[in-house]
Amino acid sequence: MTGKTPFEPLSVETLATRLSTNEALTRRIGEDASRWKVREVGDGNLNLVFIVEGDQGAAVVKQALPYVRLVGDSWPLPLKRSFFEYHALTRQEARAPGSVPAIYHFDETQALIIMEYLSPHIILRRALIEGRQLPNIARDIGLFMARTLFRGSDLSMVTRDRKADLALFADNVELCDITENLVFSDPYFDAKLNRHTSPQLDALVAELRADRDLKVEAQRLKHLFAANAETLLHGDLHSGSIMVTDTETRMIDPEFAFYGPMAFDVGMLLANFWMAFFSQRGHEQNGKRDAMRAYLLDVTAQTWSVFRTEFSHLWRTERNGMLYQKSLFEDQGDRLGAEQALDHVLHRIWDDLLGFAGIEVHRRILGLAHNADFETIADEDLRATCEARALKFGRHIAVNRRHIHSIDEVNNLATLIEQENRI
Ligand code: SR1
Ligand code: MG
Repeated sequence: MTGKTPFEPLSVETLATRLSTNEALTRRIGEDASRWKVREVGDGNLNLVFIVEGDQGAAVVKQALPYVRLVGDSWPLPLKRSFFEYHALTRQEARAPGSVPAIYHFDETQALIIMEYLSPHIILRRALIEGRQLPNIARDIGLFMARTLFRGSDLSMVTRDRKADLALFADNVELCDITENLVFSDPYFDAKLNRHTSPQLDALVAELRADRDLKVEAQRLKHLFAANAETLLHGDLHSGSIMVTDTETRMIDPEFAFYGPMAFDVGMLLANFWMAFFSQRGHEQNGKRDAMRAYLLDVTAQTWSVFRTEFSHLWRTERNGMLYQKSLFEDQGDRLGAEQALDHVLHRIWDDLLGFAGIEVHRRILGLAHNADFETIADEDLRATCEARALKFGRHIAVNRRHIHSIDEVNNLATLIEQENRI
């Protein structure tokens, strides 16, 4: 199969024949395609994902479809998202080495990426639902975010290069459009594809949709998302986009990558830890989850702490871009000025991430794309109780973000809401 063959989706039946002469693949897994075992394992919302095993090894073949898999061909989606995913992965590997799967091959026409098969990794969301405590995720994800967000910005890059890259990713319009609608707007009105646990959450949903301050905040964040091209974001950094073992962490699926505000990735990610926290009550059948809840709050605190520390380190050692240039500070002996500016930048990220986190919680419970943390709770009353607590938490941190000064305050709030006896 070459880049000149018109796009055609792969299938378990056709993959071996179609990729049998792909050298990047045969080199990794063996040349005898008749012996390859192919499984389709994609459980995401958008793409096909195959694991291909041969005599000498295994690889992942990911292919975009010309529509949203979750919804079907009534919602077309361009294949070019694969191009953005490939380019984002190469930049993430350069900026945070070892944090993403190795890429073996990219075919733009077939919207296909052949990459490292991560084994025995599992999706982080699944591990958290099972109650597994991974010791390194806060460190690994905190470092990944600090390195990619700092090094993809005008704090670090040559501005001409950054502007060229910004122009490249500016074409990822349709994926941004998904986020702009699904995250920032749809949860706050009766949008067609929305769903929520009903009737249990009906009254609370009506209350949230009537909350003027919340809607203004959601639109402020949408404005920031659309207009603040600060750095190259992963764009969809949730616990379903991270693969883990007890010792390893890899970020995957950056097809939503584009230039946006730093706080977006950090807020989305932390929101997913807080949702995992609120969902634990629904997974308690096989033992109490108190330790897991404490672990999850600790992970949020550690992730933010690692992020801050690494971002500050990069600020002091790699701030070679056009922003807050050293000629204005350190070169004049004004280290304090550089620290004051750092404090200002980190404070802004903190302030905005609380908003992004709050609305990410809302859209996963009220919008189209729900998450398994809550969805796998079979008892609907119990699920609704967990979701209601998360919704209230999300509203509080989004609307009151200016008055919340530390991650401990947020985690104390989460604990208080979790301990409430009623919705
Ligand atoms: C229609 S796509 C729905 C969601 O799936 C992706 O993972 C993104 O989070 C997107 O918002
Ligand atoms: Mg994804």
